[in-house]
Amino acid sequence: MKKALITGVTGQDGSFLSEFLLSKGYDVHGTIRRSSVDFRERIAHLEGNPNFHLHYADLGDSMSLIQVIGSVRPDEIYNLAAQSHVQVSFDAPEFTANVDATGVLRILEAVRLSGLAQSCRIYQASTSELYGKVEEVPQNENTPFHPYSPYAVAKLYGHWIVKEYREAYNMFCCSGILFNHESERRGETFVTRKITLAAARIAQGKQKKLYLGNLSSLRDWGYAKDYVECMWLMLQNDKPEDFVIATGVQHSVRDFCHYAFKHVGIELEFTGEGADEKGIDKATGEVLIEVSPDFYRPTDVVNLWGDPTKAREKLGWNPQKTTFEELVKIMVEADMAKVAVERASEQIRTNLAEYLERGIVK
Ligand code: NAP
Ligand code: F7E
Repeated sequence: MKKALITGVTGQDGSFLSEFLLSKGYDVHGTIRRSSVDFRERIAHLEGNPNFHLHYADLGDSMSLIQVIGSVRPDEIYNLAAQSHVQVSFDAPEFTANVDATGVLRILEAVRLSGLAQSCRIYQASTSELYGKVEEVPQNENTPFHPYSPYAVAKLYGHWIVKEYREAYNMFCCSGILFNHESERRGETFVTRKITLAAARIAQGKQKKLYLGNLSSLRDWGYAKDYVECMWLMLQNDKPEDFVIATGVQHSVRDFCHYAFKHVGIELEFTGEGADEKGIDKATGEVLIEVSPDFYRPTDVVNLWGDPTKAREKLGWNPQKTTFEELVKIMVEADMAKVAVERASEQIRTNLAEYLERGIVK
């Protein structure tokens, strides 16, 4: 039975990749961090599976990595752990560099120190943010990098150190240059999830307005569940190579709002420009979306569009398995259900409080 180690197993991609590898018959090991609030929602359904194991390790702590890699002795490592929020990287640049840059080096060295350099294959989670202030559109494996945030600069180090170890020590390590990929498990502060959750809350009367930053920003958004398959395919390839993983289709944040609100029955109309732009409910004239400069970034990446030709041709991966419209639908429907459950449990609490007050239940 092949053994895989996933760092960042509690994240969006880590949870989908765990499910994927378990379905392929792997023994899956994931690293978790001690946190003050023990809440591992995305992998709760996997705990108890005899082929799913969790270990404490932190990308900032070499000893913990040497310990876990040396004891598990994995055939494959998927390094998904990161401080992954671009805007947060402006507030916590040193932490971001320690995890997203030096953390990658720590994994590579832990593999070498454990004597696994020639047996263990390593996947590194690189990112389209490396293209940053883009120098060509669409972007492929040969497009020059121009990182444009502390996150991207840290990830660039991770990308290059993986290439260096591949060439210097002949290790099977490679990077997936993944464009934005989303899902019903996406963190709630990334723009897509923020929009789908707000659309669900507004539709169910739980929120009045949504505040966003740059509505004109363009992204190539795919479905995370499809992208984890490509991570695995990269490690099954004959040789270690870097691949762009994207859908090849681009949309703006404004477009995403249109589609998400349409799914909950609200037709939006946008008026105004820049910070004065507003998203209005066509039927009622109510302003549902406003721009807040709080969500502007000191430098923003505004034109990401990936060319997945190499992954399609060499790995046989299908970039259009889930279309943009289907992705939005999956996310909105999951959030509509989530908000409905929240409302129902609120109602139960209100009823119970009322019954207690009136002495109906004791
Ligand atoms: P995510 O949901 O934010 O998950 C990040 C994971 O990293 C979490 O499990 C987190 O653990 C863990 N982590 C953070 N700091 C750590 C540390 N110091 N030591 C160990 N683990 C740590 O991210 P994601 O969307 O799944 O993305 C996975 C990877 O792909 C990341 O490296 C991200 O930068 C990269 N990426 C993502 C996208 C995308 O669109 N999603 C695109 C390109 C690249 P806790 O639960 O303990 O916080
Ligand atoms: O922003 C704009 C924002 O935070 C997308 C990470 O997974 O993908 C992700 O990074 C765009 C930006 O993702 C809001 O300015 C407007 O232009 O959803 P995001 P990201 O920065 O692209 C890459 C590939 C990664 O590697 C990262 O790990 O949307 N935007 N208004 C907003 N963004 C946020 N978060 N919130 C807003 O209110």
